[in-house]
Order: sequence, then structure tokens, then C-alpha cells
Amino acid sequence: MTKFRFLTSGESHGQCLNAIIEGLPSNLYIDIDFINSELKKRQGGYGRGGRMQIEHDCVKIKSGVRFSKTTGAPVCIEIQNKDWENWKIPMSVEEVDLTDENVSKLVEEKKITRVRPGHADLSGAIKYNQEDVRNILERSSARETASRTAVGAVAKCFLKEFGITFSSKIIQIGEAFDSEQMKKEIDIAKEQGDTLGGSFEVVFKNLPAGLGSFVNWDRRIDGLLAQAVMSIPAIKAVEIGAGAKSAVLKGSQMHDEIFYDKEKNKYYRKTNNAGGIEGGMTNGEDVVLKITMKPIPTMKKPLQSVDIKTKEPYTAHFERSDTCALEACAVVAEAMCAIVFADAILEKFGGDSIEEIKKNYFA
Ligand code: EPS
Repeated sequence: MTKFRFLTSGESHGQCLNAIIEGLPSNLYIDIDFINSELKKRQGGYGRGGRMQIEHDCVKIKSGVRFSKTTGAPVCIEIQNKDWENWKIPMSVEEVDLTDENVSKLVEEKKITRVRPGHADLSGAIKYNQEDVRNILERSSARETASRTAVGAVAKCFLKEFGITFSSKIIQIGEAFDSEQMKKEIDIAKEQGDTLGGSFEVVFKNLPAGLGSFVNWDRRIDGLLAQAVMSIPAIKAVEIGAGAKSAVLKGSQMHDEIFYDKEKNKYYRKTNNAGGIEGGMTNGEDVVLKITMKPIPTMKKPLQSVDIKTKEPYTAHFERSDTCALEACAVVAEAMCAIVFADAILEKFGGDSIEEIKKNYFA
């Protein structure tokens, strides 16, 4: 049963993004500066597009927190879209007067019928019966990950109480493994109107053993992490520990031998091919994930596609975009993993106040 749960809402060019978190214990210190610094990190990275120059994402907490501490009530978070100023008419919640020429021009300009390969556009338009793909793009945009970053930052405030740390690093962008080369690849892709993907690593340290369980499929922590990370737009692979390399390792090479440190009263391993997870449970070693992101499907140099109105061949729509958003994606992946671990800790060491949970945890 999920303890830490959340929902987000909001369109990329709507008024704001929202999230409601439920299941947080009372008396948890909520560090708003830390949440905002996570949002800033998500906005950064080499290869980001024009939108990030408009936005200065920061949270407004609207409920569930008093004098910087949670009360146990649901926490409502809002992030304003500064760009909304430019979209008030085409993204109006209320009906607009289409007989007014100026209004209809603004609405028509933002209408999309040329679907982008690789994006949610076509399947979304068919599924939700939309003639204007704007109604799909607005919610399927990766802008939504700003909300998840904020929720993840709240989860991180919780994890910090237990000394759990988190980090991520870029491994590869396109064919480059070295940071100068990565920048060059991004510059070239940008010049060519193209985009780039890559892979990055996320590491969580100092997690207790026994988060998750083998007793049923939906309680395995590796499955929960994979689902959480796969739900981030553009993710194509999630590997844990040795990941895909496990295919070529022999059992004797793959499995991490077990030792016991009598002074520390602790089991340990000298290797970590398991990536900190065995039998669907954390084993006390670092949890290590390698995550692969595809290149963003919104390209200045668009691919061949079809206009869904005329059914005629057309090159796809170009909406301002990033050349590479890998660094941002790593921040979002950390956030999603933090949410999974916060939930697992609440499940295992449960309590209604942070004091009660800490007492159980450190017992
Ligand atoms: C994003 C905001 C979006 C895009 C990007 C990520 O803003 P806009 O559409 O106004 O430029 O920059 O999203 C996509 C391109 C996509 O395909 O999802 C953000 O806040 O991260």
C-alpha cells in the first residue's frame, strides 16, 4: 500500500503546475530553498532551449506546511509558468470569442496538426479524439517534470533525516564520454537542428537493507524504481547494477560475495554488481541505476510525417525545444527514485510524525 502518494496537474503553457502530496508525516522540516535549488538544477545543463530563459521555477507551498514543518495534512505545491503571459488566449480555460479576428488568429497560430514522430502527438490525438494536437502536447510535454522534481525534493527532505544521500552523473551523450566532447556533440547537433540522448547514473547511499520485498511482484523495489524512472518522458532503458552486462557475466563473476565486519556489526560486499538490490529488496549497499534517454523528438530539422487534418505528407511541427536535456533528466530521475525510497521507508518504519518514524528506524 502506497504511503507517499502524489498527483500532478498543469499544462506546459497553462497558468501553473501543481502537485498534491499525501502521506507525509508531521513535523518534517521542509526546506523551501532546497526545493528551489533542485528546480534550478532541472532547468540547467548544457543544451537546454529558450524556454528555460523565460522560466525561473520556484515553489509556492499552499497547504500542509506551517512554520516550515509539515502538519500531516496533504501538501499542495504550485509552480508558476511565467510563459503563461504569452499564452493567455490560446490556452484560455474559458471559451474565447473566435469571431474576433485577433483572437482567432492567436488560436489558429498555436494549432498543431503535423504530428511529431517519437512524441505523444499522434497516439494521443487518436486516443483523446483531438483535432488540435496542442491538447496532447501541452500535458505530454516534459515541463510536467518540474512538478515531479519539487515532489522529489520533498521526498529528499524526508530521506535526509535518515542520512540517505543521492547523486547523479552523466555517463554518455550521443557518442561522447568526455565532458568537452559532450559539449562539442551538443553544439554540432544544435547547428544541424538535431537532438541528442545519452545515459546517466543515479546513486543512493546509506539506504537500510530490506526496503521492498520478494513476497509479491508489486512490492519488488527494483520493479518500483524501474517503473518510476520509466515514467519520465524519453526514458528508454533502466539498468540496475551490472544491468545489461549481466548477460555476459558468469554466475561466479556476477554475484557479490558476502562478508561480515565484526567491529561494525555489519554485512558488506566488495563488489556491487547487484546494484544494491537482491530479491527485490535493498541489501544495504549503494543502489546504482544506469538510465538511458532517447533524443528529444522535437527537432528544428523535422522528420517526415502526416498532417492529421489533410492526411497529406508533411514535415512535423517544430515547437521550441532543447538540443539535449540529459542533465535535467538526471535531476528528475533522482527525484522519482527519492519518492520510491521515501514510500518504502514509510511502509517499513511507518508512523505519523517524523519523530515516531525515526524512533522505529534507528531502533
Ligand atoms: C520543458 C519545457 C518545454 C520544452 C521541453 C521541456 O517548454 P516549451 O515547449 O515552451 O519550449 O522546452 O519539452 C519538450 C520539448 C518536450 O518534448 O517535452 C521543461 O520545462 O523541461
